[in-house]
Amino acid sequence: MAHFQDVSKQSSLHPKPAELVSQYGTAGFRANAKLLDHIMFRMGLLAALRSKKTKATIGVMVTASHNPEEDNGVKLIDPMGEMLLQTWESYATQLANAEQEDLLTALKDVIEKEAINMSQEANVFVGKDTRSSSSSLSQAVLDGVAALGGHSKDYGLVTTPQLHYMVRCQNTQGKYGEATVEGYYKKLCQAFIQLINNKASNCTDDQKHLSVDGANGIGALKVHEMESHLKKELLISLFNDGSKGKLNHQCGADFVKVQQKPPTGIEINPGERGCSFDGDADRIVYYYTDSDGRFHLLDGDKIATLISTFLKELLTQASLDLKIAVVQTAYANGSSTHYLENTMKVTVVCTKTGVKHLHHAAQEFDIGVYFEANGHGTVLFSEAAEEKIQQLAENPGTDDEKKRAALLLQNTVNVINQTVGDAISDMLLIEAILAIKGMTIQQWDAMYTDLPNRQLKVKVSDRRVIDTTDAERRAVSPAGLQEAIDSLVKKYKQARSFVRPSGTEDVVRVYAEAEAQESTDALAHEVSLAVY
Ligand code: NG1
Ligand code: ZN
Repeated sequence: MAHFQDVSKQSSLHPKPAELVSQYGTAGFRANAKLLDHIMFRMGLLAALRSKKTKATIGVMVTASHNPEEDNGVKLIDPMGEMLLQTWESYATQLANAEQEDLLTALKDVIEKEAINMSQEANVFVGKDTRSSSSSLSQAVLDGVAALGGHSKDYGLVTTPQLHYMVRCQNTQGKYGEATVEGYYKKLCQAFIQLINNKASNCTDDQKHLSVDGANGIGALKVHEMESHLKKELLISLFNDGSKGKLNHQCGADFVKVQQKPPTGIEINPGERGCSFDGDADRIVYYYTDSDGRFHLLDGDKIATLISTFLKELLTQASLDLKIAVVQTAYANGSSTHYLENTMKVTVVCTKTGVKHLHHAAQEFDIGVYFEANGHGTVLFSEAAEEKIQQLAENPGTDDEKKRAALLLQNTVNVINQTVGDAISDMLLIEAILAIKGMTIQQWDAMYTDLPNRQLKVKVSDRRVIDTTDAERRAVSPAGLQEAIDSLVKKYKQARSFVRPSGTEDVVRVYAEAEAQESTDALAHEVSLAVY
């Protein structure tokens, strides 16, 4: 077969360093950029196979999100814009780890196992972030696709969620929108403007101002590109736009969330809203500093609470009987879960860490709001829910209050990128909700008070010895670890703690929360000692 000769020839231009072992984890492959060329070529091959198998367009995004500039990574996107099917993750690992001379055998093995018709055509969309290594690495992906005779479209610099969106648009024949960056801005911004037309009467022009920390990455570039579509309804001051600083360095959503402090490079007055994107713009967190100089973080949990409250109110106004749920992970602040269950009375589901787990759980409901505490999340609407909303909005017999609610729901659906968490889309939705509710960031923050919390990383010789259950909230091995954690937790009020091996770094993560910051820090420290 001609293709296999091409693969052999081309792959020798993207050789694998002998004995290097990599794994397709929670966020695809991630490593120092120097170690990734062969993986990129091979992910081009795999994307072409996945496209042949699904008879649909597949996406490949070159990014390492919030990792430092010298790293890079790659993730595959399935036909509806979701993460790669789990069974294919192991093929990804198998191809990445095949020694140079074994690559064809590994490739043929996937073809055979999946009974892939090699005469089927392949279409692959490729995108990349702003890292200096991304250009040559995305070229390696394109080479891989071409080696199997596949067609590709290179979107160049895009955010991760933009590429997810393009894939879904393409595979739904435009029903989801137009598969261009311009089409993305048009869809989201039109919906945003429609929402903003319903802003509360007490909403002043000052409310339109928002400071955005672009993490010196792709998000900054794209916010800038989008601005003209916002028709001055949102006035953005963009910081860390990549013109001076280094990607993710002392800035960005991950830095702000983990350090619990504002990013460097942002100038923001006390009381004013700011938000930070991460390096590929699929995460967002909000914050402000009060007049006493205290920093207040509004993370993914606060975002999920704001959005689900808004949606629940609209459902009540529209008298729509749709089941709404919020999906969280073990990292969700205990106060948020308590507030959602007891005050808001919404169903809360806890899943394992990693967006694919949350996404799947959210698909079980009419409306599934999912957010990781770190700010990665979105809202999913079932097809039936979208239809009910549309019917109500378009039915001439609907009374005015219900119609208004149905139209707001319809525009909410359109402003949301349902394929994956999207900082730009989430930002537009949050800004619209605050304006419609006439709510300040302080009022949003006051919905509930976070329990003090602490995350620590512990280096161990083999993090895989820790095995967990109950959505990672309890350790089943090594023996005795959970009992040790339980007895430490008992010492403190309102305390909770758990440990789990990270899927993206070679560390064990420790999480603790308790009534006061001192006891939280003490608990986190004591648990990390129990991990050794
Ligand atoms: P790991 O390294 O498995 O904890 C981290 C985040 C996840 C997710 C992935 C992918 C935390 C505690 N963990 O996973 O939520 O976002 O990275 O980027 O924030
Ligand atoms: Zn990211």
